[in-house]
Amino acid sequence: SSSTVPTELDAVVVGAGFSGLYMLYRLRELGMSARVFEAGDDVGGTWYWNRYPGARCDVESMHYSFSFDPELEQEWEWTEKYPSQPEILAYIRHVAERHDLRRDVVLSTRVTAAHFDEGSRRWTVRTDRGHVVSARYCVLAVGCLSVPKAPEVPGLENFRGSWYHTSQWPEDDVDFSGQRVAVIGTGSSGIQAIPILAERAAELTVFQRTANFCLPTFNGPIDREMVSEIKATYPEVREAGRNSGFGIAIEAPTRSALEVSEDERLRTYEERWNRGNLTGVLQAYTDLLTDQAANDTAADFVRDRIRETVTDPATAEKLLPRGHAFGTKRPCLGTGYYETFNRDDVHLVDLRETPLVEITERGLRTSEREYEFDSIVLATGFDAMTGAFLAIDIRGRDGLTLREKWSQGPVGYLGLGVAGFPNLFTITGPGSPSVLSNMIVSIEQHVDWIAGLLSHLDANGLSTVEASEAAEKEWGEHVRECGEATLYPKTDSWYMGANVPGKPRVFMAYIGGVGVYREKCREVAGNGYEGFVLQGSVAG
Ligand code: NA7
Repeated sequence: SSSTVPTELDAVVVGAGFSGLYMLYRLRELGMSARVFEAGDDVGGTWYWNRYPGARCDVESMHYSFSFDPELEQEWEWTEKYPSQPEILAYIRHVAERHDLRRDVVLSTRVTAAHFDEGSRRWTVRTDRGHVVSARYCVLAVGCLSVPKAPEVPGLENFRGSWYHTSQWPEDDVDFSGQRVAVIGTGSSGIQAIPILAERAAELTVFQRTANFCLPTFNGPIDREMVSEIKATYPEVREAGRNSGFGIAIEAPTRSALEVSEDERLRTYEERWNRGNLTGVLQAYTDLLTDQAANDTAADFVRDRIRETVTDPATAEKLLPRGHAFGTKRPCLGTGYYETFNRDDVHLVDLRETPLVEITERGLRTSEREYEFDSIVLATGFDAMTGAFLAIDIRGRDGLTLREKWSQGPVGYLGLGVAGFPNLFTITGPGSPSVLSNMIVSIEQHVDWIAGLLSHLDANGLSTVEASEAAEKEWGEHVRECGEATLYPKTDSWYMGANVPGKPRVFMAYIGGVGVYREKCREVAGNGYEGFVLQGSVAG
């Protein structure tokens, strides 16, 4: 990557994960000068940082890749049904090299501030390595799950063993052999890591606050026949994904869970469970995410599977998710997760019964007792969706900070732009469907749409684009109403900001579906970027 960065650029992109790299590709196509600043020591974003044992994508390999390069999607060979972190990182690196993107990526460099200057209508972007760059456009490709969250209990600094957050795993991995290891957290990261840590450690103790719903991946070597079928029709497969609800086409449900017999329901759930994917069971009926009684039927089905799998009834009881509707906290995919609790060297501590009190020199203390460990693994999640934006000192018109603007929760138009912050774009921002979708489908749509807008500005001699307050407000209302029609807002989840103490509690995702959202974005563009204020050149 280049060490000299020009002081004047057309665009600065923050983050070199899937979104930042693809944005760079599109900016180059538009003939713009751009640099990507990336805090990590390599490209990859989420897939660079999350190197914990077992890290894997919950979207099947054949659907978790870029569609913009038709030759690449034919050439690339995935080895498993679900792609592992090393394989995804290898893919991202390959994309960076194949399209010669690295020369415009500045690694190991964190953007600290971005301030809008009204006079020049440009952004001044600063980094922790002293860069000061003036750019027309600032694109935030910072990711939705990129600021790790600590376990609020005190004492981590006193612990004499080693500790690791799943999202900041050492590059050389960790040797846990002979060790007593603790894991705090049973979200996707914990659920993926636990079975492998159990294999590696002498003894593993899992500290669970909320039992989550975990479905089996049935992962394994990729089915070659399926690969050939998809490759033969990739454009159609991709297009169907773009127009679907969650970014992968699946036949839409037509009936309520409550209008079919129990027998039929169980058969349906069973068949979908055996597909081994995240949304199959949840998309069996129209009302699973909107009606509690309907949801209970699917939740009961999963709870029965847990009871069947876990030998010790007391342990099984603790592992049963209760108190939140299935799907309203991001469900997990696991490989041998529940089975792991049948091992003699794996223990489960239910923090609802005995809450975590502190981290001590020797280990962890709950309200009941102290546990001793050699290592602690924090799988405690992220300051999701807003954390990475707010980690940067962003100031728009009149010195308005994004932090003030979002003090009651994030606002923005289409999750792409924020009123008061001209020429600033938020890829997969709050208010977009991204976190409820196959991320890459959302990323490509956002980047393509932004690229279309930038080319429109250039073609019309315009210098700034900014969401209007009215459009932003209306979109926010729409996002909220769609959310309220579902069971999501009733659950404490990172979608609600509920996992971070003091964070405003709002449903931050758009649940209308990626297809519907895409159509809305297309309409907005077709109507001359309706809801955005476009202004003329600085000189003119
Ligand atoms: P998640 O899904 O936010 O999971 C974090 C887990 O850590 C969850 O079980 C939390 O329990 C638990 N947690 C967090 N803080 C604490 C404290 N202080 N004490 C005890 N337990 C705690 O993060 P992941 O990294 O697993 O997954 C993030 C997303 O990545 C996932 O949703 C997928 O989209 C991919 P809680 O549920 O808050 O009671």
